[in-house]
Amino acid sequence: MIAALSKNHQSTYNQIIRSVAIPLENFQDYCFWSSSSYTRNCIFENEKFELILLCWEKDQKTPIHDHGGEQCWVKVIEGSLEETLYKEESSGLTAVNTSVSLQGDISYMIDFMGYHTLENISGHRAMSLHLYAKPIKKCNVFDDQKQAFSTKTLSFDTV
Ligand code: CSS
Ligand code: FE2
Repeated sequence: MIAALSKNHQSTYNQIIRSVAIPLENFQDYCFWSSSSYTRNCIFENEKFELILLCWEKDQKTPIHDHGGEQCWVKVIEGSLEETLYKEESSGLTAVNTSVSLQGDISYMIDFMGYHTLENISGHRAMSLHLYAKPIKKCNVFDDQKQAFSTKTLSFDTV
């Protein structure tokens, strides 16, 4: 999959992530969980894309965020994730849709679709594979207390 993504154009990434099956044991080297937050574990990164394994403890959740102008594909490797989509309106953020992705399901996100959260609702640990094109170095994250977005620099928990 890394070879296919490296030699092809971004316009083919949707097809590539949908057609490649990766055995579960291939993720073993990238699995790290933390009780404080979901973890971001870099599998591969170049100037065109990054492939990251997110490891989620039960009930862990992202803040509401955008994707720094980049494309984002999420494939559930283990467990189930609930996605809530938000739109920005003059009155503030409104949740407009909720959907559940099960093992093997793929979802897509880009800034014009709005903001989202992902939450591990499987009742146990979960893993998801994230493809960002290009890599996301920064995104906007919603602070519930301040009721405002701020820029967050994204980092890896393992490299
Ligand atoms: N964008 C979040 C995960 S949800 S797509 C992150 O990379 O940490
Ligand atoms: Fe996201």
